Order: sequence, then structure tokens, then C-alpha cells
Amino acid sequence: MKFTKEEIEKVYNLPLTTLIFKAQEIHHKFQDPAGIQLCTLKSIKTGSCPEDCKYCPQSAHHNTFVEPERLLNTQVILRDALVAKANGASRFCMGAAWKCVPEGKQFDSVLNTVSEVSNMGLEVCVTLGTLKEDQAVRLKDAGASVYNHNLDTSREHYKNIITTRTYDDRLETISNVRKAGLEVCTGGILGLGEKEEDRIGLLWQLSNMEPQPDSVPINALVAVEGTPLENQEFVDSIEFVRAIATARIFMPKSIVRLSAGRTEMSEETQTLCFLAGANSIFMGDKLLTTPNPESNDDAALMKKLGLHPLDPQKAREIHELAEASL
Ligand code: SAM
Ligand code: DTB
Ligand code: SF4
Repeated sequence: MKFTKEEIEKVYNLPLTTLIFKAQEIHHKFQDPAGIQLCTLKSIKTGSCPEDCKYCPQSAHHNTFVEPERLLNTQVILRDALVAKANGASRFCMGAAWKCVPEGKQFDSVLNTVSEVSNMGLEVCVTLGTLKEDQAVRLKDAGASVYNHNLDTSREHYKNIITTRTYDDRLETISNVRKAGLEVCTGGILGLGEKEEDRIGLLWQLSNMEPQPDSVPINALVAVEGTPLENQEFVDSIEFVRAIATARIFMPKSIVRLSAGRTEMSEETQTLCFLAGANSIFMGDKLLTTPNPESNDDAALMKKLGLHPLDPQKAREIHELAEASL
């Protein structure tokens, strides 16, 4: 392991002023400091998921507002991809409430959708549950760039949140994704009732991946009625900012995404997250099933802060330069 938990803990607990200063130094060296990657999410198969993730409104184990929906056909999804592109998104992320990818007609349809969306000039990210290596290769061949598969929390806390799969199952899918040459997007959720050591444990797992994840979504739990975590208090904003800054410091080249939970955050909290090194958001008024801030509000905030949409090509060039200087 490249980093110890103690090293991560020490940084996580720095005085906030020093923590943000250190995160800023790294952010300015390795990233476009005013660039925010804009991603749009689309749920392409909703609800009735056999997994029992305690946080998730789409699990068949919980009774929530979510109306299950079969896999959407390519044409329907393309309409949303077009809107996302017109609104300035550079990445289109498609999520399905599956334990694993079903072979046959459904996977063929997903492959067709992936290829059509990538032909529109959007980066394609998919998150479909557990994946075998050959399936990852087929996604890559169809035009997908990225696969999202979150570790969610520390290894120790995982079993309190999900019982239908293991931490090692998650790590195996991530390894299959890598082997296929897809970019890895993996992160977690804060506010699941975890302790500080679990937040550090998650950051430790992510930072020690070789290579490190290309993008790291940090979600704040959106507590949904009917899930076992419905009464969970919203994560403390400063703890959240600490986690973002620590991710930025230990994973300088990764995109750090301020993900679910922004509707519950003030503009000031979100701004602190950008100061701490977050450089991506989900744009559009819906995440997969829950609300997200309106695009107009996000555009207004970005304008106020003088931030602009991250150009994927420029981001790659900055990474290469920083890499060469190491
Ligand atoms: N079923 C696939 C899986 O679990 O990998 C893909 C879709 S799943 C909804 C994607 C991610 O959304 C989860 O890994 C979790 O981190 C996040 N998520 C789900 N429900 C959430 C909630 N209520 N609040 C915050 N994040 C959530
Ligand atoms: C991720 O880390 N967050 C996104 C994306 N990856 C797929 C999903 C957030 C889902 C929030 C709950 C919902 O809207 O259903
Ligand atoms: Fe299913 Fe993914 Fe939700 Fe877990 S997080 S219940 S795997 S959709």
C-alpha cells in the first residue's frame, strides 16, 4: 500500500485552512482550477433491484416512491442525450438498477445505446452492476469510456449497509473494468452513519488503487422515505468538505465529483467543495430517481464563481504535463 491510514487521517484532520490550502496547491498543479466537468445522469432501467443497499430507493427490498421501469429503448435515451449535449454536458452517464448485466437482448440494447451516444460526441459512462471482463470489453468496443462502480464506504462498514454482495465483489468488477481499458469511476457516500475512521478507510482504499481511479464521485446520502436510512441526518458539511479535500490531495489527477446531495447543500457549501478541489458535478434536474439542482441555478452559480465547463481535451493535456513534471 502506497499510503497508510495514519497518513490519510493526519491530512483529513488538518486545520481546515491548511487542508484547503494544500488541496488548492495540488488542484492548481494537476487540474484546470476553473474547469468543472459537467455530467448528466439518466436512469435507463429503474427500480426492482435485487440488491439490498440500505441507502437506495431502487432496491426491491424497500418500499419507496420509485416506480419500477423496464430497460428503456435506445431512441428514448438518445432524446435525453441530445438535451444533455445541448445543455453543455460533456459526459452522459447511464445507470441501471441491476445486480449484474443481463446477457442477451438487454445487454445488446445497452451496447447499441452506448455506441449511438458515443457517436454524438459525448463521453459515455455506464453503471450496470457487477461486470465480467468480457462484458467490460464489449462495452469498451461499443464506445463506452468509463464504468462507475462505487465502493461506497470502508470495508468495515460495508456489511452494515449491504448484505447481498461483498467489498471484494466490488473490487473484482473494478479490476475487470481496468483490464478492459475502460476508465474507472469509483467513490462513495458520506452520511451513512459511518464513523470518521470509515471515511478515512474509504479514502485509503481509493487512494491505494493502482492506478488510482480516473474519477471519484463523493455522494452525500439522500435519505429517501421507505429506505432503512430514511431518518439519517444529513452529513455535516465540514466533514464532507474535509473528505473532498483529502481525496484531492491523495488523488491529484482524479476528477473529484461533488455528486448526490447538492439540493440539500447551500451555495456556500458547494463553493467550499470547489475550493477543496471538487471539479465535477451532475447537471440536470434529476439524478437517477431523486432531484438535483436546476441547470439554470447551477449555471448561475458557476458564473458567479467564474468557473467554466471543463474541456475534456484540456484536462487530458494538463494531466500529461503534470505527469511529466513528477
Ligand atoms: N446498480 C448499480 C450499482 O449499484 O453499482 C448502479 C446504480 S447505483 C444507484 C449508483 C450509485 O448511486 C451507488 O453506488 C451509490 O453510491 C449511489 N446512490 C444510490 N442511492 C443513493 C442515495 N440515496 N444517496 C446518495 N447516493 C446514492
Ligand atoms: C454516483 O456515485 N452517484 C450517481 C452515479 N454515481 C450513478 C447516482 C446517485 C444516485 C442518487 C439517488 C438517486 O437519484 O436514485
Ligand atoms: Fe441496486 Fe445499485 Fe441501488 Fe444497490 S445501489 S440497490 S445495486 S441500484
